[in-house]
Amino acid sequence: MKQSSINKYSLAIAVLTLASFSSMLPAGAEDSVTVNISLKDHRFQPAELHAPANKPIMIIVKNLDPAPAEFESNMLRVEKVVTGGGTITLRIRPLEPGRYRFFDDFHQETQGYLVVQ
Ligand SMILES: [Cu+2]
Repeated sequence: MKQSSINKYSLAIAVLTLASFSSMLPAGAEDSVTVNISLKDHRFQPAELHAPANKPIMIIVKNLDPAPAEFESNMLRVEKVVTGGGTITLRIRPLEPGRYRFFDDFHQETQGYLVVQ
């Protein structure tokens, strides 16, 4: 008797958990926008990225330099190392319109902007 009520309770939790995960999926997977940027000779190309407001953004960073870099932005709340010749993917939350600065934390003069409109 006690055992079965615990099982029902766990089942309810499991169903609720699944329901909340599946309701999260469409917003992240279907609506997200992907933008590409590369690093070459310690410069971002392009130096200005554009993305729509209020949608999750995926930034794919390709490092064409042999030296490692660290894509960082306080405004975007990201910080991630990309090895020489490597590629990283950054997931950014939906943003309000604005100009968001980012930089290479290993070479701080290397910077760019994400323009959200
Ligand atoms: Cu850093």
